[in-house]
Amino acid sequence: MKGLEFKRFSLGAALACALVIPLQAQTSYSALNEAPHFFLQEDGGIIAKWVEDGELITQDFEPAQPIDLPEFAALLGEELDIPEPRIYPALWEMPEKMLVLSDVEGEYDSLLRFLKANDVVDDEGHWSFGKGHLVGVGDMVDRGDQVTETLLLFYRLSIEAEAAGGHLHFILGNHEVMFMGGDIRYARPKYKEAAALMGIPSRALLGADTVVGRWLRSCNSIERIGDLLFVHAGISTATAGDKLDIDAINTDIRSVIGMLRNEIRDVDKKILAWGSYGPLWYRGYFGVQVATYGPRQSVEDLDRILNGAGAKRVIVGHTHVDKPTGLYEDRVLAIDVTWTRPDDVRALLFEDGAMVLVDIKGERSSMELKAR
Ligand SMILES: [Mn+2]
Repeated sequence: MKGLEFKRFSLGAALACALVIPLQAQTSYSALNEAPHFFLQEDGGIIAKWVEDGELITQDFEPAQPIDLPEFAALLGEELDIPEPRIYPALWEMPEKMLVLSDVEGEYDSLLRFLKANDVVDDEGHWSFGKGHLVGVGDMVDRGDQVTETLLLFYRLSIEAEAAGGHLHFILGNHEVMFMGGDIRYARPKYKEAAALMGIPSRALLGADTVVGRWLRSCNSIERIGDLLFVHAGISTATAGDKLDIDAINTDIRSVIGMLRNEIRDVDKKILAWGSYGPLWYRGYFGVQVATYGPRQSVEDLDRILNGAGAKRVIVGHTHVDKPTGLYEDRVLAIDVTWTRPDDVRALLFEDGAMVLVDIKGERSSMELKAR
């Protein structure tokens, strides 16, 4: 937004007068700021790097030294916990309450407002959802200019949720895999610039040796919670094969994170992580761009895949909808709404055996699901 405003302004100014005004404007608009990245060191220490007004700032933490950056306390909490990573399970019991959202795309401010309004976090941004579960169905990165903030919030909440007996499910989307592989076509230029200041390639911002990048590598691409299946884009018959093997798909995608499409030698894994029929890209529930994503999946195939996975419905992001929409008589719930219009965002709240929509004011509206 700011970039666009500047362009409009500077064009007018350049026509009207000399260089002075656009240059001043550029100084105030283009100063680079980037939230901290935490690089794990072999000795157990951590180096934090962030950018303030175009200047790289580095802070070293000794092994076991608390990670406290007062300047970023609102984002990180007073101390950032860094537990040993573990691969998250992919099969879960249905919790008593569960909020499901998708495709935040770096819109951290709206995400935080949304979570506060729906009592997932308190006024200070700490987990207040108790034993509830929060599910993000992918594409939290790219497009927006607060990608790092968004990921750090999810990372911190994953730890706080666990401590409260709840859980945060971060399902990987194609944009997480793209960014981690170094395909940053959809990222703001600031990320490339920040990486350059740190002397690393862009993908190293979420490398396996970073706190957030390591955590993302422990997340799944497909999970089943109760009788609901969660996947970023959808499950094609090519992905499912005879019977959907959730664990194998998670393991295979995990094994090629950090690689670009053309760096992956194993064809099956390449197709899973980057292919248009893969779970992070498929659009076959929607019947759009059929030349790339194939024809609309038949209800018979959909039922066979769901039955094979022990699920009644599948919840997806990735393909845009104006509001959460049930397809195939609510076998598919599509929830990729636009977070750049926060007032239009709706997420799914499952509570007491029912589902409602919630908005950024915390207001609820009904979305009657067809029985399955
Ligand atoms: Mn996507």
